[in-house]
Amino acid sequence: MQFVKKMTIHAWQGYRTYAWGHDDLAPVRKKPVDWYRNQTLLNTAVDSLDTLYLLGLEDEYQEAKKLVLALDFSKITERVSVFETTIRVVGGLLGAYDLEGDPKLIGKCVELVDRLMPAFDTANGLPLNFMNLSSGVSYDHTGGFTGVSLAAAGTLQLEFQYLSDVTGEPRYQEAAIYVYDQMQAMDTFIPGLFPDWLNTETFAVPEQSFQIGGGADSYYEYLLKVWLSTGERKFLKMYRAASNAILNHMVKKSSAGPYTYIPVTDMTKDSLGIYKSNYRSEFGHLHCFAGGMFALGAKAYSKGNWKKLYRLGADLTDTCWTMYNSTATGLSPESVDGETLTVRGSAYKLRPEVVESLFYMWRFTHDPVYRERGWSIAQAIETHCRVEGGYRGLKDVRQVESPPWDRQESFFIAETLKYLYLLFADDDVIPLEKYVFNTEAHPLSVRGHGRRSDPEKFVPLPTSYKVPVGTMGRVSPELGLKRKLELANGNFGGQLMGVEAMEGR
Ligand code: DMJ
Repeated sequence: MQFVKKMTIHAWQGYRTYAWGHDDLAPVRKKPVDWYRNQTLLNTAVDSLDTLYLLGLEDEYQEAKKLVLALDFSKITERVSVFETTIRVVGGLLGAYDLEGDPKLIGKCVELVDRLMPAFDTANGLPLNFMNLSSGVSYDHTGGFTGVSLAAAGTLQLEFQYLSDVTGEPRYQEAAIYVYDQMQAMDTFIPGLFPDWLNTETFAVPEQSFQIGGGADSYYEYLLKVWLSTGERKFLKMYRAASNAILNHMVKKSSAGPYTYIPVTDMTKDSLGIYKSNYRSEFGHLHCFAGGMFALGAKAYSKGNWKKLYRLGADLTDTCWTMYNSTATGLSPESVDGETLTVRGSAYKLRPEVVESLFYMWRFTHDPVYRERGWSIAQAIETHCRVEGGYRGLKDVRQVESPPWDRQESFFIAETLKYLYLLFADDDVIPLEKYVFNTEAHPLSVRGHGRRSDPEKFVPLPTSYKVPVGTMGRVSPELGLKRKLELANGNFGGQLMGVEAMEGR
């Protein structure tokens, strides 16, 4: 724990010295990186808050909080990603509030979420993933108004529902949970699973292709966590349908070694109504959150297939550990061929997913092997990634002398270092019976505990909506007009901002 705390101080000092008041740090160049041209949501400052608090870095926490509370969202005129803003900024504010209890953090969060709400103003209520926080106009990833990724549509519910509980305002959870209810009308070949891209106008499912990596991942994670945090069985039912479908239709055992992985599964149906699956054996670091998810789900609901799902969680965690353990640097590549574990994407970007799963497996088993693996990863990061300005990634984990991936993204302190710290902490530091982590590792008390211990204050979960499922033409006339003006001014359809653009996603 002390070692990880020292790493955190070094990473934070790098940000504070070279990128203060910006999103991320380029630690080799010792320069700031902003996601949205010259505008910033202070990603690292807000994403780090609860880690600083948890590690007892009080001065650093107060200084960061002051910076974050001064942020003026009305000045953000770039298109920001609703998904990334929710998991990092909304989640960061909520996690810090949950640990510290300062209502100013909730006030700031409400300012932001109120500006995100027009994202849901679409024909079928599924959100668009890009918002101009200043003008209130929402867009899709192409600058149009019709598409959203599965992860972007399904990774708001935990934060928005929590915000309703702590503010008493039902509208946040209503908009977010409506999305889950609407998605039930979509006709996918594998009930419970959804393709990467959804439509915000219709319920058509053009591509019957399923996977659990980037673009899809946290949708499945949130079904489980919204159930755990509210106790509402509707979400458990959805999670069970999804996890059983993954188990039955997608999981593969490698032919080259004892590796379990989850490939991309393309499905077709022939004229006789017979389904065929075609597998693409891509597997990556982003998939590795799933070890922890399946283990957590199986421990929380130990009925039905739970033993198989628990085994799946443990086996995926082993595969993901092997991805670290088989390279010259002891760091995992971004992606591999799931059959052979041959490197496909060679970079290491300081991502958290593997230590996240190690943390869950440690909590469930207390098998020291998980701590040993986490310790080895911490040592490898220290040896190969530490530079004077902070921590960098690597362009090629197979080379000890690899050129740097010169970016310390906000999830390094928010997630990677937090999960490493918690791996070595006692179980009563953020106990899993009382908290869920959002997908950016921000801890939120579940109903009945902590900031949500008073059942009198819970906002009842929505059971019906003013707009019935499937009703079209829901876009407000005001937003419709703003969009038309944008079109006329040629103001969109151009540069895509944010991490998706940077990473070519
Ligand atoms: C994080 O921002 C979140 O964990 C997200 O769900 C996907 N992965 C990145 C870090 O790899």
